[in-house]
Amino acid sequence: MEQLSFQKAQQRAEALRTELNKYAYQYYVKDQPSVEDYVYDKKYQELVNLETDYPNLITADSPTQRVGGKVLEGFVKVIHDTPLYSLNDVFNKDELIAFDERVKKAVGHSVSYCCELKIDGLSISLKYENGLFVQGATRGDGSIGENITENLKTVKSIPLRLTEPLSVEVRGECYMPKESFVKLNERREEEGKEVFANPRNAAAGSLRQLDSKVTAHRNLSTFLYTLADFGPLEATTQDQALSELARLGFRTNDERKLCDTIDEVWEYIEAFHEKRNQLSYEIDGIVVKVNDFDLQDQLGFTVKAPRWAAAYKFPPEEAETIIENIEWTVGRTGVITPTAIMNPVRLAGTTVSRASLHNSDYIEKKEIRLNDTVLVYKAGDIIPEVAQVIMEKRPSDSTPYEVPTHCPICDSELVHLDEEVALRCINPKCPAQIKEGLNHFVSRNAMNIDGLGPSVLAQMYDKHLVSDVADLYALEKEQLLTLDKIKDKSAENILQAINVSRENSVERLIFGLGIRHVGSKAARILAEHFGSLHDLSRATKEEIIELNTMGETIADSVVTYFENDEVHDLMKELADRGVNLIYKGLRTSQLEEVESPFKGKTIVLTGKLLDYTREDAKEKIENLGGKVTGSVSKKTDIVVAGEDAGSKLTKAQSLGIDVWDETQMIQAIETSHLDE
Ligand code: 1X8
Repeated sequence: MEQLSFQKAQQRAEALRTELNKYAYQYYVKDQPSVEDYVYDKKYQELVNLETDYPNLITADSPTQRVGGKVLEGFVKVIHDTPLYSLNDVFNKDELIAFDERVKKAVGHSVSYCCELKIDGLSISLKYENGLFVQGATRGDGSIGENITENLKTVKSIPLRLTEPLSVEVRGECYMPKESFVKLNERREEEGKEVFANPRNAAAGSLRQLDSKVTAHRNLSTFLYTLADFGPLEATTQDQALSELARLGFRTNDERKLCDTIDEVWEYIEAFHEKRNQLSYEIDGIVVKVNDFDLQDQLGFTVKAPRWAAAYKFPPEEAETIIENIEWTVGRTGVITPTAIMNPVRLAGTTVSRASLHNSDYIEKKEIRLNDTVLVYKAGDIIPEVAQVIMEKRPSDSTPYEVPTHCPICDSELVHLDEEVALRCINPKCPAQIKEGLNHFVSRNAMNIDGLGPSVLAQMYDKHLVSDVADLYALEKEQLLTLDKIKDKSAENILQAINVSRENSVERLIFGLGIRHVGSKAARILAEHFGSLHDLSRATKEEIIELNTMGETIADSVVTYFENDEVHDLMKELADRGVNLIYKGLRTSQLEEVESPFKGKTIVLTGKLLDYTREDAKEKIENLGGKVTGSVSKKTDIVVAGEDAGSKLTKAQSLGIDVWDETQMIQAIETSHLDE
């Protein structure tokens, strides 16, 4: 009996692994999600449960092995059997032409080049034995790197098992996408931590973690582009090598181009110089390789680098300007952040006049002073940053910048908490913090109350109409009419929006309360699991950690939050004023059983809806297993066109996508049901 159930468990685990790995491949390697998150999450949890019951079932390629594990004491050195080479740099068209001339002279004829993007990340080397990932290492000095296997296992685009049982060593670049970098820094700034100067440093910091659980949360990705030894593969050119790598399951970059002349290479370089800001990852140049392996062998290596390749380096995009002022603002958690106000300057396509200076340590480290001339650049091609002060241009009467000692808003003394680089205002009644908290509460992913912008909320607070979020639910029309620019109609709209928000499912409230470390996704998981704010408030740290994806930081933060008596007063006030504290969305287990025409479909809403608000329709469709997105593409299944629908409708028609009117949508919503 026992044996039979083990066998069944084994088969099920195997099936789940295969499926989950397929989903992950489509998502992380192909960039084409094939299932909704909840489908993945549910199967993943089932596999975790099976592996908990039968630890023997855990295999090296199980997706559960990607969450990070034991904490290392240090990194062990790895000697690269085949060294990782570096590339000769070229900085302009003349040098590129000279490279081409050298190649042509050495082989006696013109050659084809494989041009690839030069990813601004960290070089890595991955070893596979019989198709299984066994070791990952940094480049180091090319001959000796460091063993970072545990960290690289958490990088989801790196296959744990190849499509063939080969023993190979592959090389490529590990990087952090721009968007992940921006979010990571925003979070770090809010948490009073040091920020990373660019995605490359963020990726390096993430791979240098001794605790791979930290790396697992950093959303790193990879592009692989070569093998240490092509022995077992059929490739005779770089272009084929890239196809072979993709076939084995690796993520490769699709932007490569074969060029027959150096002029074509130059066109490619210029095109990507223009387009680099639009890519989701940073590139710092173009790698140009002789495509044919026989010709590569003929050309060989110098002591330093291959003669058959060159790296064209983009000139850094920097601009010079002057720091006119430094502004300090107080965030929701009391962190105060300095912003440099600069003489406006053009930089990489936009005009830049502000740059975050992050914290006081940053100002000190970079020795930034008022009226200094500085170089600015865009981190992740997006966020303006001060690179450095040009000391030669410092005015002779310059004095060191004095960091404030008191809150610019409430004047209470600022503190430096342990291990933080940030200065904090720790006065919980600081108006700036409360106003930021109110802004967060009404924001789109939180209670989603329209019409309450920062200036309206600030006035409400300053006029003592609201002192905390619960007070919003006691506002009266006469009070609103005392505010600047609020007339009869807008007052009514605001009250209506506040009223509607009372009915929100509780995950919006949980997120809106601004519990540290609890983002909107964590809020949804907590709401779904505990079912109500009251049950969440009684949860223990252990109960929260037991939830897949909740770490100790979140658990500690939630428990600490609800230990506060004032929080319980606030909960009572919210309840007394009719705010819903219950989870109303479907449980993921129920979602599986939904029967609806929206299930697994991608839907775009456009035009004016009469019976539903956009938000309402979106929520209903999502609860019925559909995904609502903003723009029409080939991946769209249904376009719901309300009144006066415009270009999205036209596009849907041209792509032959199903177009519904509002009535059809309502009918579909109303006739969908849950199998009980
Ligand atoms: C470094 C890089 C190479 C490539 C892309 N990004 C890099 N950072 C590529 O070949 N596609 S090659 C390389 C090296 O050989 N040092």
